[in-house]
Parts: sequence; C-alpha cells; structure tokens
Amino acid sequence: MHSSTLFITLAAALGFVSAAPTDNIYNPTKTYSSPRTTHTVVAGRGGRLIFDPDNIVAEVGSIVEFHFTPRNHSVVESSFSNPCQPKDANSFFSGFFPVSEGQSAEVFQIEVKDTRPIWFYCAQNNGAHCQSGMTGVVNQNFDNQAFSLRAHKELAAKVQGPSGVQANIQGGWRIPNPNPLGGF
Ligand SMILES: *[C@@H]1O[C@H](CO)[C@@H](O)[C@H](O)[C@H]1NC(C)=O
Ligand SMILES: [Cu+2]
Repeated sequence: MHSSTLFITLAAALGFVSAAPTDNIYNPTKTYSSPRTTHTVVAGRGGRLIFDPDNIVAEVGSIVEFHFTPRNHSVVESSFSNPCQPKDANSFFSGFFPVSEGQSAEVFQIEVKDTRPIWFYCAQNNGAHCQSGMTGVVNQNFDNQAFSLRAHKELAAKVQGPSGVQANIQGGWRIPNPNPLGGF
C-alpha cells in the first residue's frame, strides 16, 4: 500500500478526517475552541414594544440571541419591503414566549450566515407589536438610507391587518436561557 493511502486510511479510522469539516457547523450544545460572538437582543425591554437593540451589526458566523421579557413576544424573519410578514417559507420563527416577569426560560438563537440584511419583527397581534415598533435588522446597509431601519419602521406602521407567523418554530435554536435570573 502506498504510504499516503495508508495515512488517509489510518486517519479516517481514527476519526481525524471526519472531525475537521463539521467543526464549523454551529451547534449550540457544543463547546468550541474559539467561541462565536453572541449578540444579545431583548424583546420587550422595560415593558415597551421594542427589540433592544434593534439595529445590530454582526459578523458572518456570529450568533444573535433573542431574550424575551413580558408579555408574550416572538421573532420572525421578514423582508425590508414587506414588514410584519415572513420573508418566505424558510424564514425563521421563534414561537411565542409568554413571560409574566423577568425573562424567558428559553432563548432563540440564529446564526448570521452571510452579510445580507436580516429583517425581523414580533408577530404578536394582540397590540399590533410589529406595527407599533417591534421590528429590527441585522446588518442594515448603512450606505443606502432608502433601506434603513427607520424606513422599514415607517412601512411597518402602515401595515393593515395581522402579522404573519410560520406554522412551526424553525430556522434557529430554541435553547435553555444561559442566565434566566439575570436582569436587563
Ligand atoms: C401568546 O401569544 C400567542 C399569539 O397571539 C397566543 O397564541 C398564545 O395563546 C399566547 N400565550 C399566552 C399564554 O397568552
Ligand atoms: Cu411583541
């Protein structure tokens, strides 16, 4: 057997070959040697209909982690021009987080997969949260104010009728809150 073939066979048998490529695929239950940056966003901070912060700059590969405070918020991915509706069938949806005090026992994480803006909103219709200001963006194009978060919020305020939800929680990870008793 040629020596390089032998090496590959041995390496595969020992698991070296398969371990390396999967290390980049995000899995919230894994510990990484170089942890990803996590950007925390609080839905409903101070009882207000806001995401705080609502304008996030996040590098590709980083994580945006949504925490939920009272009363019953959610987060859904939308598009700039069609606020308060899922962008498409693959848009992420956290489900609803009814919370009576403090913050939710679970959080919802999404991974920033590329540099395109990620628009999002809360789909709670009891109080028209999206229309009232519960929208936000990751990686807004700051060079083009026609596509600013301010412009998006103006469009959202004009939306008639209910905000849309997805049938299922998808597109992210709903995991235990790493600090459920922490305040904001
Ligand atoms: C939270 O809001 C959702 C959507 O409006 C609703 O279906 C659900 O019943 C609410 N949960 C509670 C506990 O109020
Ligand atoms: Cu809300």
